[in-house]
Amino acid sequence: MKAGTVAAITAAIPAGDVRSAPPTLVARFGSATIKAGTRSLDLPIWGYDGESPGRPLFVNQGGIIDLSLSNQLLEDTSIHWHGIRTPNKMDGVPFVTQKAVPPGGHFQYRFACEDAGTYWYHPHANSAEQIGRGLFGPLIVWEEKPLPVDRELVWMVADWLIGKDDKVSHNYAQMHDNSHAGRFGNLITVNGQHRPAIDAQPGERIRLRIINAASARILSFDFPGLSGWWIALDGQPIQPRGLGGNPLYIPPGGRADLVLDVPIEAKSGAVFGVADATYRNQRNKLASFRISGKQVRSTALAAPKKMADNPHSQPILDGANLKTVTFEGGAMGGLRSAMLDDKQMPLRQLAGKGVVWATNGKIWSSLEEIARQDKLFNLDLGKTYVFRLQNKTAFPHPIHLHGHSFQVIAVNGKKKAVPEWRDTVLVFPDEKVDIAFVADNPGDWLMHCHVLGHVTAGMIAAVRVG
Ligand SMILES: [Cu+2]
Repeated sequence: MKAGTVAAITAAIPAGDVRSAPPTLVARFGSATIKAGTRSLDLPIWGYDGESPGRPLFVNQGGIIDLSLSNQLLEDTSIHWHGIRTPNKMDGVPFVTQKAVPPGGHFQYRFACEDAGTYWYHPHANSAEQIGRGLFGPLIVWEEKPLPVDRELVWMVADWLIGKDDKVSHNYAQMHDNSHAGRFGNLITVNGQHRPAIDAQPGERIRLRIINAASARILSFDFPGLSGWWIALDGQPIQPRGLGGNPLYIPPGGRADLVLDVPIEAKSGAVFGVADATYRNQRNKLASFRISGKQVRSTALAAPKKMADNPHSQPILDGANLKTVTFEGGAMGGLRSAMLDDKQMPLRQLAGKGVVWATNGKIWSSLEEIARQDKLFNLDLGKTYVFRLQNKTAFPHPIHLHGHSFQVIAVNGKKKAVPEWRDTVLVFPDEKVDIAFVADNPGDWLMHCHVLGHVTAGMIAAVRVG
């Protein structure tokens, strides 16, 4: 290989089509051993095939996911394929798009992966607890023309709330958490390991795919000593953006891909730490790269080029239909009352029922009610919509729309020069974020906050397309 060039992907992760992998994902009990400093924690978890994260699913763009979910839990479950567009009946939302999969039951998921990028899978039943206990895994769809790198890594980040007794706390319906910023863990893991050290070679170019599977924690990565570019957000390619500058927030549910270049002159034994720097006075070490082996190249590589867009319908903003979505409630939010299903109730009474977040003044009490009642909006198939997401609460909310990617076109009325595609957008308190999309995927689709405790406490609605 000529210095300064990279021939092709040589993946450290198993290559191939998901069809060659075992065709069943078993949701079941398992256990994980996490080494944290001198402690070795044995945590009971719920995981796919008993593992957390579940095994990464790899598929080529245009390839088929064809998997049976087998439920060996003691409660209903399902799989939602977060971020990738699927037909409605494959979206994995009990009552809304399919019957829940009962204990001992199965469900066959089969769909073509039109969109390349970094996605993930998780249940959409009792989400705060099922995802919180470890049911999640990566779904990676390789581009037809992958970006040339030496190695690809997938980092699925989660956090666990560990008590003084070294046991996991399992209270997933705590009103204090659910009415504030959500349930935060105190032990962060990357692929189920605490602060893993990854060997890397001088001059190596790595594509890193980050998936935030935490229940509430927002991530912003800092890579001191490494250079690189963000190349995709929520699986959708962006114009490569150099590291440094403003923090790039990856909210719960969100993903970010980047290209990292290990310095050519890095000495064997050198360590490059990777940290999360989202929260004030809190710098969380997440992982590190440890230099070993021989220099991969002697000349720096050029910046990566933007990858090809996925085949989304381009919104036509001229004459687009504007819908305002106002989120209210929670602690310190000033919400006085809201409709719970068909009854107007004061906040105190709502809180007594475990729900405190309203979408356009309304709370649906369950997925059954979302399926049964009128939707938040009925959208015409094929038309462009602009949703103005207004956060009138005291907390940030990552708003996730099912079945579509959308373009973030403006924040607080300020137009984005280059709109980027997302499926989960972080909306800060008092912020107004305009997203645009073509309602081109027929069916009933959830729109909800991805802070899982907020979902438990009512921050979930659905739109009907077609
Ligand atoms: Cu929220």
